[in-house]
Amino acid sequence: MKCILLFPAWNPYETFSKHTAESQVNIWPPLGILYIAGNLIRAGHSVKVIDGSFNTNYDIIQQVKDFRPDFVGISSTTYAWKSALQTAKDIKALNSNIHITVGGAYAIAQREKAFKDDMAIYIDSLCYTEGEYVTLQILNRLENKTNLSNVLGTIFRDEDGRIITNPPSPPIENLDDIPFPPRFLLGNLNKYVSPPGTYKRLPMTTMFTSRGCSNLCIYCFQIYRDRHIRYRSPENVVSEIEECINKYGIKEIKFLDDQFAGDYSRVEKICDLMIEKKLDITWYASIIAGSVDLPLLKKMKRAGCWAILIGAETGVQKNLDTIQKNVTLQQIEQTVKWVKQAKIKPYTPFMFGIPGETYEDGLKTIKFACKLNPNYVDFNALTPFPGTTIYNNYTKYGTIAEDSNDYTFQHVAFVPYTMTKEQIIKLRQIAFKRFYSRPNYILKKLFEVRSIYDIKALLKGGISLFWIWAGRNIFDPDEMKRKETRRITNRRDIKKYID
Ligand code: B12
Ligand code: SF4
Repeated sequence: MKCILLFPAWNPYETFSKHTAESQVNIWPPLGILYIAGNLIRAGHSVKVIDGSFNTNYDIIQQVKDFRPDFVGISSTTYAWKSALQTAKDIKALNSNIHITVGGAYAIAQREKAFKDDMAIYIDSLCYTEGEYVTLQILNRLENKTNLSNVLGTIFRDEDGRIITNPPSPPIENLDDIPFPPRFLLGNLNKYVSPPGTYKRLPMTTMFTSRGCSNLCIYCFQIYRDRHIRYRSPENVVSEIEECINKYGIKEIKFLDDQFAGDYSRVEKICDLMIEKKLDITWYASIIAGSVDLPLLKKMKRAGCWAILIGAETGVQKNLDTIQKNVTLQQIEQTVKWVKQAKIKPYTPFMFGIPGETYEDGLKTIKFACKLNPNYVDFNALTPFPGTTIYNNYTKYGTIAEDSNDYTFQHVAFVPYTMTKEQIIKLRQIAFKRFYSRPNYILKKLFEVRSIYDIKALLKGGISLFWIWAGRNIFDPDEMKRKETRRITNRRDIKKYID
């Protein structure tokens, strides 16, 4: 069958303050739909992938029109949901026989609620689980002209228009069996970049070596809420790295696993293989404090690792406990210390707006961040996505936003009873200003300049800092919202594309 898999149109800069976006925006490949595409191609289907980071809705509809698919799969986060429904509506206006399935974070978290949305009448089915095998089964049913009854992990409308929810499908245990993401479907990979300072070399790509997390922090979205991590074998991971180098000319990889070092000996084995094969790759990974030690970090460094993200979140132990991070401040400090000793650059994101957190706690977090002195920090607003403990029981913790467009880490989607929205915005501004204005930090950055990328990072960081110092309320979510509204009203009329 002819299939299109797409990520809805958006502008990656629109969720950030225009004054700091240049040093914050990641534009990364849509791995979720790529994984599904790989599985469909293996089964003999013809597949096109459209990434809405580089296409307006108008462009997307034009490409759907040209390709004439039988099936369109749309991926959606909470933030992208409205845009996803608009795209579904426009595709149906083009050809109502195209079967449209939605999947991704929002569909998984909201299930029937999402499928009962007013605009969801333009969607034929919803997948609330991993999509690789489910999509294949949907296509089989379409080929056989039967409905989706008993296709596990899906919701659909039967012939009488009744909404039928099938039982869940189990997580995919053998991740090695899924084909590597067919990155060639994305065209030129040079368009995928991270902010300057967060990569060493280009072109770069992203990769997952596992799925899941052993924690269940009360604000974090997880596909399966079972604290179970599924791992790919070291051989399978290294084989994908080799494909990236040899087939796509990739020089740097961001391992996006929630918990790259969840299995100590597997990381050792991956590094051993990378060192043994002398792979010319630099990389970055995300770990939980306490899951590594100095010998492992040194091995990671030898294998090409140059930066590590450690979710620090807060400088107050009581608040770490509230979010159920399962780490202590001492573990965070020790891990950052070891990372530095291994000559790897630590990156520690923080957040404001934890239930029970006060403004004074927020100031302590800023102090803690400066004391840790990592290479790079981020200060976000705690965002409890649908399906998470906070979202499901929000009245116990504070107030939440109703507009799905507020579910980014920059808008303030949640305000705990112990803080105000204005305080969260103010803390973000103070935090960025204090951390990045420290003379020692600036001097260190100047001495670290080795490449054109470092100079770019310094310049863009300097511009962001200028605006923060200029005293503007640059993290005002209403300003970001105005940008989104402009995007939506600028949507071009698609009527001319309808046959
Ligand atoms: C890489 C990434 C990005 C990249 C690329 C996004 C993309 N195009 O895929 C960038 C940097 C652009 C990005 C942006 C944002 N992101 Co992001 N991102 C991720 C990250 C780290 C990995 C996504 C991924 O590749 N996962 C691996 C694949 C295998 O899993 P998957 O994408 O979920 O796909 C599987 C299933 O969901 C399902 N599926 C997915 N799509 C479809 C479609 C169909 C038809 C079917 C049947 C099934 C299906 O099958 C897939 C294969 O099993 C996740 C965290 C995570 N661990 O997943 C956050 C995550 C998805 N992002 C999130 C957020 C909040 C954002 C931003 C709002 C941040 C911001 N800028 O302010 C934006 C929103 C962008 C938008 N328009 O929606 C949240 C979403 C939470 C939610 N419930 O909505 C997540 C879950 C992080 C988190 N835990 O908080 N993100
Ligand atoms: S925030 Fe990090 S540690 Fe917590 S559940 Fe999510 S991925 Fe795991």
